Amino acid sequence: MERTLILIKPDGVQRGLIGEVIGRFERRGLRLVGMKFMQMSRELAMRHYAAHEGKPFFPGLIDYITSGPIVAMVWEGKQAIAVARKTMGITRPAEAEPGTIRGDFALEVGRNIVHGSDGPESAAGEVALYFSPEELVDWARETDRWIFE
Ligand code: IDP
Ligand code: MG
Repeated sequence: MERTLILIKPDGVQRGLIGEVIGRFERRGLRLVGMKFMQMSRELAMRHYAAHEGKPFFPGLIDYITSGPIVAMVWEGKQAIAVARKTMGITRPAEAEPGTIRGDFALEVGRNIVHGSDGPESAAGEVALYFSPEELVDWARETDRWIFE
């Protein structure tokens, strides 16, 4: 099983899409193992997006991601990282497929609703940025045998 960090960004929260976004990951079959509603500090934002420091959009990205509350979640499943990114759609919403979160609800790259880890290393680092080990719940779901072979 793989774990991935998913954020509902401030635009997703402000637009009332928390339930919609959670529902899509839930219906896909991923298993929720951690969740919190929080305000991201600039310090956390800079750490989260450290890989983008120096890029022209970086200051705007930090302003955007700290502009209101977010929902931080950890979802688990086989190939959870890749599956979550498919469910989100590609980074630029204008090019994202309909049926994806970004393809259904967003138009601009700087307002693209969700974040998802992009690989096993970044996922482990990002999960640890937002959650302590005690905040993540190991549990078996009654429907797991209908979702996982
Ligand atoms: P990802 O969120 O799909 O992994 P990344 O390339 O890692 O995409 O970029 C991180 C975030 O930075 C994007 O989701 C988006 O919010 C923002 N971003 C990326 N490129 C641009 C840009 O060209 N203009 C404005 N914001 C951008
Ligand atoms: Mg990324």
